[in-house]
Amino acid sequence: MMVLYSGTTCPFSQRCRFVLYEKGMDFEVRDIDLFNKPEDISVMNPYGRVPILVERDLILYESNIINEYIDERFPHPQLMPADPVMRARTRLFLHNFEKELFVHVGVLEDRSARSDEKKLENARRMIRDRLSQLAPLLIKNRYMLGEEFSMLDVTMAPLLWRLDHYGIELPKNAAPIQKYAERIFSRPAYIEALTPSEKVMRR
Ligand SMILES: N[C@@H](CCC(=O)N[C@@H](CS)C(=O)NCC(=O)O)C(=O)O
Repeated sequence: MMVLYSGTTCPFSQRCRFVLYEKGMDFEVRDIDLFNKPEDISVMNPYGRVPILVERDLILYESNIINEYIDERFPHPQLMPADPVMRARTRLFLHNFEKELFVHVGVLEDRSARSDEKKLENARRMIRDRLSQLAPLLIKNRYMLGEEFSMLDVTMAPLLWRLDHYGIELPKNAAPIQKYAERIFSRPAYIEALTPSEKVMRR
């Protein structure tokens, strides 16, 4: 059985919990207290971060890598496109989202940066601007790739859930993003994957 070491408020761990629930197979989630990390976390992941997935002798870290593995291991419902060209494009999007958006989410999640208000404000602004640029795409598309829910939506959802919590207010012209977010938040697997601490992040 797969075991996921997960942070109860960690947006990257939430991505993996979301995929595990979408697949509806057996798994175990182990909550890790990031203020008091067990030693084995750094043994399993040299970067000392969650999420970490363990299945027999396989140990994986990095949420997107974990999620692609789960998707290949349990193909239904398939979250990466089947077509190689679309699949490659999706990987490129995932990569760009990490570089342009989630690097700033990392700053907001970093406990050592919490007193540096300038750094935090810059991260909030970068996220707001990048998300606003995605709004036109979501006027015509139901999900990031079109009609089908995919890994890109999984990746994005934990950030959209935390906008208020992070103190990020999107401009009015980003309304399609809010509608898109509600579409994802209403998925049964999304709701099941939320921890109690995440449930109270959004009113
Ligand atoms: N790029 C990584 C980011 C993971 C990450 O930053 N996890 C944070 C929690 S949200 C963590 O474990 N930080 C270590 C710590 O706080 O000591 C991923 O996608 O898995």
